[in-house]
Amino acid sequence: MKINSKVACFFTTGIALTAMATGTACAATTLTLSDDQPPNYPTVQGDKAMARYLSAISNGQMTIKVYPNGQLGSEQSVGEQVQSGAIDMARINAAPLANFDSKMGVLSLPYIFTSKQGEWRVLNGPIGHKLLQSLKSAKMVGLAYYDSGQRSFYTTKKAGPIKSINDLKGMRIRVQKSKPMIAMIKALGATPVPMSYGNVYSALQNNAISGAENNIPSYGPYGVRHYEVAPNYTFDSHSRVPEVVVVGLNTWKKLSSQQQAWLQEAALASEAVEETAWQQLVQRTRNKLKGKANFYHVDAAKFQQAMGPVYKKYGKEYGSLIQEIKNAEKESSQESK
Ligand code: GTR
Repeated sequence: MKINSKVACFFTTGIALTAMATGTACAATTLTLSDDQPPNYPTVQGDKAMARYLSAISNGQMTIKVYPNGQLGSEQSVGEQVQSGAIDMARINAAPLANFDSKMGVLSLPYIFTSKQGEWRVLNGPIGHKLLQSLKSAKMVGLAYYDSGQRSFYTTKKAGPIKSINDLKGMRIRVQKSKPMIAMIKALGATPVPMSYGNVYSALQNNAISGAENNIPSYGPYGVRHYEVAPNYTFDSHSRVPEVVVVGLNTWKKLSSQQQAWLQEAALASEAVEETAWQQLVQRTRNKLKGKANFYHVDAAKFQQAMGPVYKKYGKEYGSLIQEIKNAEKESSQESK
C-alpha cells in the first residue's frame, strides 16, 4: 500500500527535476531556479516567496530550490540550460531573454514606457500576456513579471560623470547581451561592450570600460555594489526592462496539469512580494548611497530624441507591438486623469 501511494505521488522524471522522499507516503517535486542577483535582492525574495507559496498550496508536494548570485551561470547560459532542461526555472531579465525570443526585445527599447503605471498596465494586460505566451517558441513558459524599475548610466571616476549626451562620446559602456541596448549605446555616440553581469565589477575596477547602466538597487550596496568602482550615477532613465520568471517547456510538460496550475498560481502570487521589496529597496538604496555616489540629473527628453536610429532599426521588427504598447500606455494615462 505504502509503495503504491508513494508511486502515485511521484510525478518527476526530468533531468533537473528531482524527487525527494519526504519520509511520508508522498515525495516532493523540487524545481531548480536560477537568479543572478544576490540573496536578499527583491527578485530573489520574490523567487523564495514563490517557493514557499508553492509548497503551501501543494501541501508540500512541490517546491523550488533557488540558486541566487548567478551561481548556475550567466543569463545567456542559464537561458540555454532552461531550454535543454538542465535547469528547471529562471528569473531572467527581459533584455537577455530576447536572445531566445526576439519579441521580448520590445520591452528593452529605450523610452518605450513613459511611466511605471504605463509599464505595468502593458505587462498585466493582453500584451504582457502575449509576450509570455510567445516564449513557448523558445522552449520556455513565461509565468510572471517582476519589477526592475528604471535603468540609467553610471561611470568610473576616471571616465568622469555624464552630464550631457556629449560626455558619452567615446566612452565604452557595458550593456547586457541585448541588440536594442547595443543600438541605444551607438545612437548616443559611445561604444557598446556586451558582457555578462558577473564580469562588470572587475571591468569597471580596472577601467576596461568607462561605465555601465542599471537600476539603483542593482548598483547599490544591496545589489552588486558597482557604486564602489563607478561613483557617478546619471538619471537619464532610458529604460524600464522587467524581470521575467520562466520555466523550461521540457520541465513544464513533465508536470501534471494540477502541478502546472500550482506553479502558475505561485509565480503570480510572488509578484506582489517582489514589488513590495522593490519599492523598499529603491528608497533604502538611495538613502545609503548619500555621500557614497555622485548623482546627476539630465534632461531625459534630449536622450530620448537621440533614439531615432534605434527606432528606425527596430521599428519594422516590432512595428505593431510598439503601437499597441503606446495605445495601452495612453489608456493608462487617461485613466489616471
Ligand atoms: C539587472 C537584472 C539582472 C541582469 C542585470 C544586467 O537589473 O536584474 O538579471 O540582467 O541587470 O545588467 O546584466
